[in-house]
Amino acid sequence: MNLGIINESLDTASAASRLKLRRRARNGSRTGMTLLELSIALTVFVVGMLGFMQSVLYAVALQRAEREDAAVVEMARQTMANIQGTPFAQVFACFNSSALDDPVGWAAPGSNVPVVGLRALATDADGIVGNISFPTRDVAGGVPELRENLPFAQFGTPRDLNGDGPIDGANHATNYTLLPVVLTFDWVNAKGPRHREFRTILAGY
Ligand SMILES: [Ca+2]
Ligand SMILES: [Ca+2]
Repeated sequence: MNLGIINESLDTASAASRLKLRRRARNGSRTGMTLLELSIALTVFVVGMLGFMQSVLYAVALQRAEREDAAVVEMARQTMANIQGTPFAQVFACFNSSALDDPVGWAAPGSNVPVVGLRALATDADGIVGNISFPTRDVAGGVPELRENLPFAQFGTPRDLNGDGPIDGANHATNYTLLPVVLTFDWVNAKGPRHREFRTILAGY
């Protein structure tokens, strides 16, 4: 009788142990799943954060590019207004790259057009992003010649610039009746080198 009670107690004890072991095993398995889920959640979170940061950086770069474009367009508008406000016969001398032909007593602006906040290209010698140009032939150590016979697509030449009919190879700096002008802006931002160009042909009346 006593032995039966002991056997029964042993059976009960071993059943309790098996139950504990099963619970431990189940708990262990649940812990494993939880870690896996946590790791997946972390991966999703990190990927999501990276995507979000990338969109923020892209939006900031886009906003900056738009601001730069607006600054360039505004500077082009102001420069064109200055050119058009200058007596037509003096435009070439006042806005070309040489100071040697500047009208006496005038503060000729020259060909440089700075734009605040824009970074010039590494290859830009003077570090100024904007430039005014005409169809010229450079003369070493002298004033550039205004020419009508040079094949410059951006200026629409060859073209008769002094209105005498033929297109010749003479310097028309002092007798032009048409004056092609091109404003160029070259700068660099996060997207790389940027270029904007504005063209016009002024006519004297
Ligand atoms: Ca000049
Ligand atoms: Ca001509």
